Amino acid sequence: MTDKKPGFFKRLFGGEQPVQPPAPPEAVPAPQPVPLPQPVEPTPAPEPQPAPEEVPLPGPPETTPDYVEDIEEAAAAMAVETIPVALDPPAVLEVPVEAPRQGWFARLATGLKRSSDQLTGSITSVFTKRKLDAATLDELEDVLIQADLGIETAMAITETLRRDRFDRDVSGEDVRAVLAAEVEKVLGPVARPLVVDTAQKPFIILMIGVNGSGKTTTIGKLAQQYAAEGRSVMLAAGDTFRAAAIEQLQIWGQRTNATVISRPAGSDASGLAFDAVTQARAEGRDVLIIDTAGRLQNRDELMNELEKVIRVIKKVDPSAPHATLLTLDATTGQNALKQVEIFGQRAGVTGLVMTKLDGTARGGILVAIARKFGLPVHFIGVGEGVGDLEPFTASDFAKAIAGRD
Ligand SMILES: Nc1nc2c(ncn2[C@@H]2O[C@H](COP(=O)(O)OP(=O)(O)OP(=O)(O)O)[C@@H](O)[C@H]2O)c(=O)[nH]1
Ligand SMILES: [Mg+2]
Repeated sequence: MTDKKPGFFKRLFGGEQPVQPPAPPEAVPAPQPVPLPQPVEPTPAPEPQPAPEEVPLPGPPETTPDYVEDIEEAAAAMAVETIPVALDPPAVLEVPVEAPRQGWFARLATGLKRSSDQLTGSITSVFTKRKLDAATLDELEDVLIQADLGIETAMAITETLRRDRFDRDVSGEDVRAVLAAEVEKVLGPVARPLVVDTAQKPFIILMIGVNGSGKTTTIGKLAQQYAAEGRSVMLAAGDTFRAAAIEQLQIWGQRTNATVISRPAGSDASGLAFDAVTQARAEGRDVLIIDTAGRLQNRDELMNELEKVIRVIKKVDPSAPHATLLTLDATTGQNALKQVEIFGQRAGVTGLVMTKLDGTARGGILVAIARKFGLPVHFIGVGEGVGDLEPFTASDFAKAIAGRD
């Protein structure tokens, strides 16, 4: 079995520690090593309040009747990622200690290790024996499809091998090289930065996605980046369903020196969005980022509510939102395709952020999404900390998932 060697990245990135394996199930955030001095972080305590377990009102929680095949898996993934939270907000919020920082590519590579181990391990076992024949290619195609890369990409890879290497000796490394090249080819066109149009004051970003996908955390990370660039940032606590969600954003506001507009829990989300856009305009803010409640894409009434939020924003600024970002949890698997499709139809998604690529990643799905929708992928989340959001680059992702050094 081919293995990705943290040692390589350690050498490459100068003696940093490999990321720990994914947190154990149902754990309170795993105790982290005492942090080393933070190299670049201006903000010492970047962790948000742990993810609440509760489900947004109204209606039943994380069930996806339309996509039953993914449910158990998604639930299992969420169970691993979700951290219990006290019902009453504690006076002092617990902030997990940040792990020693590591080069982000090392974290990406370590995060994708599960995906790449499974993939490259299977590739190696397929290619132990013989010259490349039709049966081997079929086996390889199955392996690639199981890795969520999508049928088209799987076929493109096997076709390349069939064309160039049929009836010749082929090693696992040869196959990984073809895999990396194909993945990079698919992802290259979608790896596009989020450009803040300074002509828009404010530049309005709407953050949407299913429950627990990383919206609020990503907002905090973005607020930090924009503040560091000298922009004045306002955040809108548009998840008005839950008091804890409002508080979570307020904490991010404090950490990043961003003003947070909020209303009491239970208020109308579109009204809050209207107020936020109006106020951000009046104050001449550079960037306004609007949080929303998590919602499953097949919950029609919740999607209606999201459409209403967007309509109301447009009443103040017809060109807004200037970016509608869908956050996708990398552990979700195939259901992410449905999320992109339905959120795209209902809310006009302009770009994607894939979170949790540092953990139990099923990162191959990003390739399938890129091929099917061609939407820009702006950022990837490689940790819970404020600095753990990186612009997406196709070549790094391709190398990491193909387990190539
Ligand atoms: N490991 C890791 N955890 C992340 C990342 N992004 C977010 N998280 C964690 O995922 C959990 C959910 O994040 P939130 O930002 O609260 O997600 P959300 O989409 O706002 O959730 P709801 O508001 O409940 O829909 C939190 O524990 C975050 O710390 C990431 O890139 N890596
Ligand atoms: Mg949230």
